[in-house]
Amino acid sequence: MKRALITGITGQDGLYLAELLSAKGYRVFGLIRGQSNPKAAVVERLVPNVEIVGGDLTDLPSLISALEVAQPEEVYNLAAVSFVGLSWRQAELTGDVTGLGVLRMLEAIRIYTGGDMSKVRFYQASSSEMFGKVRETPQVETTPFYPRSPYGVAKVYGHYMTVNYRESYGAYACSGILFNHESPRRGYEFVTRKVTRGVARIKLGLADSITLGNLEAKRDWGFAGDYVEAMWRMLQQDEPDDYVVATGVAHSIRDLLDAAFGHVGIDDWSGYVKQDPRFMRPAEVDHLVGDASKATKQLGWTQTVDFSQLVTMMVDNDLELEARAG
Ligand code: NAP
Ligand code: G4F
Repeated sequence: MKRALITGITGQDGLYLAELLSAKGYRVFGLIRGQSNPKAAVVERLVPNVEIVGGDLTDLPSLISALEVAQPEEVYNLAAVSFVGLSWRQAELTGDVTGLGVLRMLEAIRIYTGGDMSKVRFYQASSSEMFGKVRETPQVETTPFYPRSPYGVAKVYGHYMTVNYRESYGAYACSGILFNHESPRRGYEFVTRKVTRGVARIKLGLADSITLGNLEAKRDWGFAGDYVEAMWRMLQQDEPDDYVVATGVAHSIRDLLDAAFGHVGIDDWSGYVKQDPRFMRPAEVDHLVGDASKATKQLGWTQTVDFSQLVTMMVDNDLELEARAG
């Protein structure tokens, strides 16, 4: 029975990955921070056989202890301050968790393995936000980075630390450069979920508008359930490497609004959407679209859910949740 440790298990991707690994017969350990984190109960309810271990990416000794408890062959480092908007307001924390946290996890593995880092395979959750003000379109593994937020800068640091530990210590360390991926488990602060929940509430008569920022930005949106499959496949290769994971299709926030409102029979949403500078970013990433040819060719990875199916799934889920909440 293989053993895996997942940081960020309470997040969107952590839950999908825990389900995937459990279904594959893994013994799954999930790192949870805080002394009484209410999300531990959610993890235990959704993936009952996950074993919870305490720890925090800002605390190296706790990461070493977690490794000693879990004794994993695979570590998936998904924990981060992941909301780009927040990263300007809490830039130091973002650097500490999203950036330095990667170094701490790698150091914990180096100490735990007594220097033979090839014994534990490591996945780093890198991000298309690293491409920021894009240097070429579509973006591939070799596209130069130009991050536009404290979050993006921290992810570039984590990415290069992962590469550096591979090159310096022979670590089996992979960096997955994942484009935006969403699901009914997406946090409410992200634009897809904010829109699908807002549309559900408007349809049910519980709200009369959604307030957003920039409607022109474009993102390459895929389904989180598909993307955790790519993470796992990366760690099953003979050699560690870095991969872009994306759908290859970009949509604007306006397209998202068309799809979500359209699904509930509202064709003209202009009267339901307000804009507020509070939701604009100091520096925007205008247009991300990835080319996942390498992941397709080497990992045999493909998406199973397209943009329209994703939005439908999320709106339907929110209609059900909001109707129940009343
Ligand atoms: P998410 O839902 O925001 O989950 C973030 C996780 O990090 C939560 O479990 C959170 O725990 C944990 N965390 C935060 N600070 C921590 C700390 N100091 N110590 C330990 N854990 C901490 O994020 P996600 O969407 O699942 O994304 C997973 C990873 O992929 C993140 O690293 C994100 O930056 C990256 N990524 C995401 C996307 C995407 O589109 N979803 C794309 C590219 C890369 P609490 O629940 O206790 O707060
Ligand atoms: O949904 P978002 O907040 O996601 P963003 O910034 O692209 O980041 C997500 O994807 C990254 C991968 O590229 C991850 F690394 C990161 O952890 C996170 O999961 O915003 C998407 C776009 C932006 O251009 C933003 O300006 O939507 C625009 N937007 C417009 N109005 C809004 C809003 N975003 C949010 N969150 N809220 C709004 O009201």
